[in-house]
Amino acid sequence: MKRIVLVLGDQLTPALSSLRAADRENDVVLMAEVIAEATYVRHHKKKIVLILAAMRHFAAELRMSGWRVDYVTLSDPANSGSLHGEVMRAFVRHGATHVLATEPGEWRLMREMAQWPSVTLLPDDRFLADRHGFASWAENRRGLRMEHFYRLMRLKTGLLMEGDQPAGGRWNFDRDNRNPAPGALALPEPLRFESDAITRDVLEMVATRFPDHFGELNPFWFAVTRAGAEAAFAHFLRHGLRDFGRYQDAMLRGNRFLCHSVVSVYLNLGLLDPLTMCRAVEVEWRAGRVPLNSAEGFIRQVIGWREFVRGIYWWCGPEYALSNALGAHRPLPAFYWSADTHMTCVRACVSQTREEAYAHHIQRLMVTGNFALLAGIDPHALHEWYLAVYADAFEWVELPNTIGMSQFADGGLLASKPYAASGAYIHRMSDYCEACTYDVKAKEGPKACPFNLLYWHFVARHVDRLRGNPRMVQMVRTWEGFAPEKQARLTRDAERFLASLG
Ligand code: DLZ
Repeated sequence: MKRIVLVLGDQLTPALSSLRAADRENDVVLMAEVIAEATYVRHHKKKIVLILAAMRHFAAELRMSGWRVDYVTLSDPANSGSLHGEVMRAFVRHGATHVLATEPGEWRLMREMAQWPSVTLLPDDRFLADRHGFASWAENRRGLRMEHFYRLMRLKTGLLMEGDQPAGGRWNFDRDNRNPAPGALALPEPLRFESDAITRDVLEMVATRFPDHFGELNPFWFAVTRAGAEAAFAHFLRHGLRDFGRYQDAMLRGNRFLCHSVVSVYLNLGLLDPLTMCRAVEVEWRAGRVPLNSAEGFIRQVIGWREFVRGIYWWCGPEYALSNALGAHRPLPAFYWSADTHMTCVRACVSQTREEAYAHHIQRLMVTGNFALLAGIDPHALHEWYLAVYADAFEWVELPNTIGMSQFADGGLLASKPYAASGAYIHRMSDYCEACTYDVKAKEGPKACPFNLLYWHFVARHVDRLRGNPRMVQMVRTWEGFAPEKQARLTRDAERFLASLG
């Protein structure tokens, strides 16, 4: 029986389970650029280029290693526009009757593909924790905390372990990783790549076909090959990792990336392998070239957080996307697209997102995410925004980060407290406030930083829920200790600001 082996745009890994199970002599690999995948949310132009250019390069890599690859471009006049349509057309072209694929990274496609006639879906084993293993771990626990799961992953991999004890005597060095960046520090930049003819073709096609999608196309500097991704990671190991830990939460107007590796963009496409990366990071620490807090901080993101949120995504089911525990219904403000706001932090993060299709985790969590949480923005609208605008965003990783961590919309399943902060946090961790129309020190009145006003509005809106949270109860007491006149003034100023959002 001849089979079609469908490889998706974020499955660019030669050791993918479907390729391992396929027969190089008889089966045909199908890769298809389809409009449905570019528009189910309107992805950032750079993200579309990244994925399609990486798919074209991966097809070449597979052909070089002996696979027969049928590649359908978006501009093929016969392109049906959907993955299902392309599989059906490929059946006819190749006389095939069965499709073999690795499970996709989204409930939307998982449910669709499971309905296809004659399909075999194999587990995506590019992760440390399989879905069912995570489910049995989760089912037996009262609360799901990343830290517990992370320790299991450390034990499972042996990463940063001395026997059965964590290296350095602690599992987590996060408290060493919260330094603001000193302004004059010379920080490394991520490695940038020139586009080759294949990528230039994709750039031209995306410019023509997706002119209305968010984001700037140029300069396009992401790697689109495995070799490029590996070079970008090696560059980070040499230049960024050492200070990655202590400055990972910092934000600077003049430096968008600080010591961040930006390799999530490649990792989530399958161009890098998570365990290989973590082992290389451990080697740097064992060789004395980087401190433990940096190595541990990086490894925790990859084998801890990334795996944990994926486990949550599949365990919670498709309804998780509709969670809205805080009853937030405000539409997404227009400045999430235009960057047209006087809040320098939000303007900087949105402009950077428009230009780079990338912002680091604190920019996402504590600026755009925090603002949405405080202002009561509909979490589903925010989820669609994050999924569309970031080059590394696929639903399995983006959705739990948005719904659970950033918006507390799952009521505390994933995070132990809402990540709500006033302007003081942004001021401490960045230089944004120095250049802002608003005054971060002002707590009320027309000049007051909106994060300050909205913080108390948020606490007041959710007093009953927050009172039951040991990590938030102090804030409730502070709010309740304010004189009624002060509460009334704060509420009035916050509501005036919210009304201005339209
Ligand atoms: C995101 C994306 C885009 C923009 N385009 C394609 C495509 O043309 N063909 C394809 O196979 N995959 C694409 N993808 C990635 C899929 O949407 C992705 O596999 C699912 O979101 C599951 O993670």
